[in-house]
Amino acid sequence: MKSTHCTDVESFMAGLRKRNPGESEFHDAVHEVAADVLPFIAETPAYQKGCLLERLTEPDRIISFRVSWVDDAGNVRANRAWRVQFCNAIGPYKGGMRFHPSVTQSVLKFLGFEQIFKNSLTGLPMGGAKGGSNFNPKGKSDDEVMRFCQSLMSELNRYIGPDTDVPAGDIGVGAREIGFLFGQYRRLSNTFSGAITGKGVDFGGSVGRKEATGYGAVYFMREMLRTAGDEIDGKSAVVSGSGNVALYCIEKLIALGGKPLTASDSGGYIHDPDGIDTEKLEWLKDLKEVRRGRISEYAEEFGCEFHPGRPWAVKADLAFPCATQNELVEDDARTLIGNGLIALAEGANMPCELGAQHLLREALLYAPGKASNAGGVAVSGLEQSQNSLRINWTLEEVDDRLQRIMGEIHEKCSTYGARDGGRIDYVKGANIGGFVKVANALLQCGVT
Ligand code: NDP
Ligand code: 2IT
Repeated sequence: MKSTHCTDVESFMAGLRKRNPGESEFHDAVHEVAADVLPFIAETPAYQKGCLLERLTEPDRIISFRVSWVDDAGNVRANRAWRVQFCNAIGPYKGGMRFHPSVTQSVLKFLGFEQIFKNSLTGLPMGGAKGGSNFNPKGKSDDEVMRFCQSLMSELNRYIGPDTDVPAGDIGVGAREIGFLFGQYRRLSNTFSGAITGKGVDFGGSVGRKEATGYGAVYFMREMLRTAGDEIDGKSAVVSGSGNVALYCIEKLIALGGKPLTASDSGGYIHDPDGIDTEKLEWLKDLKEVRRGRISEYAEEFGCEFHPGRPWAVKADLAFPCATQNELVEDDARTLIGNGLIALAEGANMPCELGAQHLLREALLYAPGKASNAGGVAVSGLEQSQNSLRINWTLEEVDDRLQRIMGEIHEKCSTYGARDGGRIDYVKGANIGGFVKVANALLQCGVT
């Protein structure tokens, strides 16, 4: 086979930008990977055939469809939804669904692309995908959300299945939405299968899935600190978000002796200098998971500060951006570094802009989301296994496996990201560590 692949990052990116105009999030996600993987390919003859990165940056398919639904006032509404099935070289497509007004094809392509490498890093047989809609669940009644989910699944069901593509949650898609989506899938397919993960534990969900992304990010942080001869106990932390990932990141930080100082939502952030403790966290979970309230109410309840914007100016030892992409820019990175930050683990996907990432990657221990937030999809993979086996593991079994998987991801990052002087480049380690298995599979399965 002839080698026609591009070895220069800038010319590779010029081609990609031309083929995918205006998709800035997708460009950034690919740029980060290409900058590590193209030089790796150039120095590794086995990967020089097969146009691997060119193939991996072109989704297998993108399904785009209309979702019509009726609101409580009887008005007919229409939204747009997608499923980006990016690569199934190592297992059925797997990745979350996001409901947020900012969702575009570019956002879902960046997320689906990241998911290929993240899922590979877990060591489980899962391909990469992502989906979602520009539907905004905020302010909608439960009935409206149900009608929307049922309508969306009436179309999506044709393209998914336990051995084909297995969606899960993401921003705006939590326990409530997964229940509605699964209920409609079950009805339409007349099967009860693991075609969706993040299900309630009463209907096939795994214990520990809800907690897995946040816990996993803290486990990854623990590994990074351990390698540097340090620990979480006694460390303060700045956390963004107050959704699924942030809440359970805060919970595990508290459990390991850390002191989370902040939480945020799209309205701003709270700064609690005494630390969010278990009792306050239970209140916050009720606020966010049950009452669907605003983070500013925490400041009123506990008498601490509320500020608009993001929490990066708060001085802390550790940082966990757990809200959304591009929420931490270059200036924020400089502030964090200036404040003596020791380590940052991304709970969200691509929360640090590329410029911020460059600064952080050089200055401190920095874990990219595809490594540090992989615990969520890893336990989704464990949910699929339990569904196929028709058994339920205990919380202890699931958590043991999660800790082992996060440790193994850290190992892969250390192997492929080793730098002179014993330092680890976790971005390079995650990109190459995730790439190798997928590349091997692509090479062995012929030109597809
Ligand atoms: P949730 O919807 O549960 O929570 C999202 C949180 O981020 C909310 O506090 C939300 O505030 C805030 N947020 C969302 N968009 C914005 C924005 N544009 N500006 C400011 N704040 C914002 O989502 P998750 O916790 O599930 O996901 C958070 C991140 O983690 C995402 O990047 C997701 O892709 C990633 N992730 C999630 C996994 C999972 O298992 N759920 C797994 C791996 C990664 P508000 O409510 O005001 O909108
Ligand atoms: O970004 C992610 O890894 C997720 N939203 C979880 C995906 C999954 O299939 O559990």
